[in-house]
Amino acid sequence: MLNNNLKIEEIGYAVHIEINRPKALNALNKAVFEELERFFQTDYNKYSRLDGVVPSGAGEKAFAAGADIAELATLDKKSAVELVARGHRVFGLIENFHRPVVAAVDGFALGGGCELAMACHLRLATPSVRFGLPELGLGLIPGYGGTQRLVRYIGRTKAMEYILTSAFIDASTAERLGLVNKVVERENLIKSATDMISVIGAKGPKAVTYAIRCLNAHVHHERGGFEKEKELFAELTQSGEAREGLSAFLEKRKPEFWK
Ligand code: CO8
Repeated sequence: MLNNNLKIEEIGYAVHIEINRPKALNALNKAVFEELERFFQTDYNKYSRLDGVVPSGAGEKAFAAGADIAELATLDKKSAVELVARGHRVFGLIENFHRPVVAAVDGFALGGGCELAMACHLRLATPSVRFGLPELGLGLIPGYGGTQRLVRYIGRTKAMEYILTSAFIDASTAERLGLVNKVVERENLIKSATDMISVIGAKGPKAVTYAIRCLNAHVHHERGGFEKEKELFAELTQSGEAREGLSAFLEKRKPEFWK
């Protein structure tokens, strides 16, 4: 299928997905959501080995400046409900993807753009990044999970402040608050993200998937997360993967999980 709004390239075993609407600061319109959904639902299957995914935004100004405001302006109640439901579905696919998704964020990451970055497992950002949930200034609230995920990353006090004031969050503040994992220079951004994915790619692939599932279970249902961890840990001890990992350690060699 043709992707008109996403540029997709392989970098080693990582896949770099660039939102490619720079003239609209990569605003997330219906077509972008359709293409994201198709990738995270089916298209990723065509890669025989996929260590992880790196979403970014084209151009030097924005990761994504939000949902496409032109589209929002035309919504009736029914289509607004459908749009919100689809956004939640797509960001849920990303959050629960079985391989790590590392957002490479440069410039504005506002509204839906900030919410997309927060749905990813990890976030790298440049010194010029500006995160923000400015929807209240449009007479809206963050609708793609922002009211839920921001509080999870930075705590209720600061999330309340940033959502209610719509203040932007700069790179050093985002790093200090735990919204981003690391700040890196723009010229190193994509490489740093794919390097991170390579590090994760050397681990047991099923263990990586299960760790993501446990961490997600932990944040969604704190008690359930512990139960899930026990259950999946026990299951993994019986797998060929764990046998290979344990043997490799004892034999002082690198495990070969992908053979
Ligand atoms: N949607 C559509 N077009 C946009 C968007 C957007 N979110 N942001 C920027 N653009 C367009 C501008 O209209 C402009 O187009 P043109 O050149 O044709 O006039 C072009 O991108 C460049 O933008 P600016 O000229 O404004 O660039 P500046 O450098 O002056 O300003 C800003 C950059 C500060 C980022 C400014 O563009 C801005 O404030 N953008 C909007 C940010 C915003 O409010 N984002 C939140 C959107 S709402 C949202 O995300 C809701 C999510 C939940 C949805 C639920 C669904 C029902």
